[in-house]
Formats: sequence, structure tokens, C-alpha cells
Amino acid sequence: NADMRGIFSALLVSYNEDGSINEKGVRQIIRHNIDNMKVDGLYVGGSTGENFMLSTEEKKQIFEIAKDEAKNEIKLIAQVGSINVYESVELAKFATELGYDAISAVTPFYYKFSFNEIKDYYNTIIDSVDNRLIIYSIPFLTGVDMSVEQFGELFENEKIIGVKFTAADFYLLERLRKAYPNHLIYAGFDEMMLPATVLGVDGAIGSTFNVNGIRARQIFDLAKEGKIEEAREIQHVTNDLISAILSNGLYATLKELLKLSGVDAGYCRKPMALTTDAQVEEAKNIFDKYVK
Ligand code: NGF
Repeated sequence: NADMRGIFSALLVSYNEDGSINEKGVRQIIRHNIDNMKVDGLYVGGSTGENFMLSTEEKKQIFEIAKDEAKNEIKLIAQVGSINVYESVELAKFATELGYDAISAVTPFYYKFSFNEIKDYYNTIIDSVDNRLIIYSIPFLTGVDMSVEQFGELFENEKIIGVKFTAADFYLLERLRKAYPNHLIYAGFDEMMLPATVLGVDGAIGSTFNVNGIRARQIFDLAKEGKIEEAREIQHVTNDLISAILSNGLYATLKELLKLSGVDAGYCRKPMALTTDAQVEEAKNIFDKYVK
């Protein structure tokens, strides 16, 4: 599974003001990631794509657009997780038929599912397709924490090849790295990429790579080469940028920064709010300081 290592942007999706998908804008975001951010791949249908607010048909449409635009230029991962496992299976089949290189699924959320239920969810999804699966673990949004042993039980299914680890628990990350040296681990928090890379992650999946992909790759490569001080300097600039983005509203600001780069990134989708004038103004300052 070494083909899946590297830097993956969590794809932002351009929506029109009425919430419909702006296909032209989505294509431009994809091109910007490939041509200017030089990413190795895209993570399609994640939190960053505002995926959990979409209908099944809309999710499929985004998978289709991404594959049609990216073709085989980069790797594509389709996030198909949903607390409706039947929808996940349908999406997994759809993305596999489109030729996605792997699928991923968030841990099922909202209800307090037992570990056995979570395991059944993952096996149900991946056993329905001829593909590979990456677990999406994001405990701060889902409330689902899993132990080293529980990850091991999931990895008993050979088609489950890794985890997208969006957590600040570096002890757990180190334990997972030691226990499963042949599974893929992706760093999920862009602001913690350097420590995660030092601990041996295989790649990273992040929202801010849509605008900061070049620095992200520098941090990753320098850390892999053991050039920690140089990597730290770039992480410092990156985190000045990320903290400014987070203070101004994550997805709205990323979209404004893309617009300032000439990409029609559109609006966020309800119930996310429309961007205010003050946010737009602040995004210009952020752009001039860190992105231009
Ligand atoms: O946006 C979130 C969650 N996390 C992303 C990323 O882990 C999510 C992260 O890049 C993702 O990949 C996806 O599913 O779309 C952060 O936005 C970033 O580190 C800033 O905190 O809130």
C-alpha cells in the first residue's frame, strides 16, 4: 500500500448560495490542488467537503466530479462513512466502480455504538467491495475513542489498510506506529504535522493543504530527512496561518483564500452560515500575509 503515502488535501467543495453544488468551482479547486499545491492525492467527501450535510446523490455527484477532473493524475480516497451503513455500502460500491484508489469511513457517530458494532460496520462496508479501506478516526467530533488493541482487531481484516488519525494523542499515535508498522497512518491535524511525522506517519490528510500544500510538503519531507529545525520553522509559519484561519472560521476562510487565488470556491452549505463581510476582509489580510 506504499502507493498511498503522501500529502492528501481534504477536498473543499464549492456550493452555490442556495446550497447546490457548484461543479465548475469544484473542478477549479481540484485543479488548484493538483497544479499549484502539488498534492499526491485528494480525500473526497470528508468533513472539509461538508459531506455529512449532503444527500446520497450529492455525495455521488462530488465523487464523480473529482474522478472526472483528476483522472489518474493523483490518488483518490472516497470517504463513504455515514451512520446509515447501507448508504456507506452504496457509496463504497459507487466510488470503487469509479476507480477510487481506496475508500475511507468515519467511525459511526451520534449513537454510542459498541466496539463490536463499529467492527461490524467496517467489515460490512469493505467486504461489499473489491477495494481497500482507511479508518477515519476523529474522536473530538465523533466521541469515539479506540484502543491500540481495537485498531488491531479492525486491522485483522486485510482490506483495512490504515487510519486517518485526527487526534492530538501522540502517545496513542506512537503505540499504533509500533504495533502496526505495515499499516498506513495519516496525520489529520495539519497544525501538528511535524510531531506526527517525527513519530513516523506515512502521510497527512488536511483541509489547509488546499491553500498551504507546498509548506505542508516541506514540513513532511524535511522531518522525514531528520531536518527538524528547518521543518519547525515552516511549521511555525504554517501555524501562524492556521491559527488565523481558525479564529476567522475554518471552512469560510479557506474558501475566501481560494477565491483570492482565483478559484471559485463558493459558499458554505447550510446550516453553516454565509460568510460575513468582516470575515472576507480578514481573509484578505491572511492572504497577503501568508498565502500570496
Ligand atoms: O476539519 C477538520 C475537523 N479536520 C481537518 C482534517 O483532519 C479533516 C484538519 O485538516 C479532514 O481531513 C476531512 O475529513 O475533511 C483541520 O481542519 C486542520 O488541522 C485545522 O485544525 O475539524
